[in-house]
Amino acid sequence: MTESSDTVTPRGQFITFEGGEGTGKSTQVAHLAVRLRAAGLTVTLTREPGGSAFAERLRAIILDQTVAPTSPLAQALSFYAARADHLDVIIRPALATNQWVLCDRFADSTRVYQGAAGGLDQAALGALDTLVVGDTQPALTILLDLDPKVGLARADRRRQTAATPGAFLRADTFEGRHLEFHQRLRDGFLALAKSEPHRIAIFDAFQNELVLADQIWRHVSARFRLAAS
Ligand code: Z5A
Repeated sequence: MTESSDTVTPRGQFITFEGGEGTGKSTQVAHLAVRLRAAGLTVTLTREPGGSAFAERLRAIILDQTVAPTSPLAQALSFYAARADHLDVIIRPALATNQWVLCDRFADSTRVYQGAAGGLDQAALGALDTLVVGDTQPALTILLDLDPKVGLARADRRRQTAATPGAFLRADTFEGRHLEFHQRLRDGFLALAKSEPHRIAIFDAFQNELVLADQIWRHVSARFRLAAS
């Protein structure tokens, strides 16, 4: 049976959200999922570190300041161990059944946190990425760009209103280095976007949440030829 071209369901895509702390990734992932579902598509919402049962266990360890690794190499290996399982158990099976996978952080976070800002050799990270991620690269990465002062203030406000388990990377390793480190993160993400403009789209995360959600939806629907609503 053949379908007419306007009834064909678009192939599932792998879309990641990246950016510094408090830039609104989780908020925008949720908005995009609502839009895609309203367009009749099946969506898998996931996150890193985490996503699969094993990776969520590792997340609890990685984000626990009492046991977490402190060297960028040990951190990167931990994130990639979690990622390998997440890809096997959640991401690849979802894509194989034509689902849209929206992931809150992915490998660009390792490139930037442990690489650009943490000092880990990019070639070593590239080798790990080839081994673990291989061809399952995101079709599109939404980079939410924001002054770290604003992002950190937003994240602090959210922490005051919700108990966030394990804040190791913020409270200890990262927040300790504070603004200068977060500025390096922002620069690292922007440099990455410049080097891969076909994959990474930059959005101004200072904008109103709903305005930003509209902008992202317009970009996604144009990019993947979905009927914009
Ligand atoms: N990490 C790493 O080092 N290497 C890796 O490979 C990976 C991760 C995968 C994971 O933390 C940590 O792991 C992270 C990077 C590191 N460490 N740090 N820092 P996480 O998953 O627990 O948290 P996060 O990824 O950093 O996200 P976040 O800080 O929770 O923020 P967000 O998801 O970007 O933002 P949000 O939760 O959607 O919004 C934050 C608040 O701002 C909230 O109250 C919202 O209501 C509000 N908000 C959202 N949008 C707006 C707008 N547009 N205007 C105003 N207010 C807004």
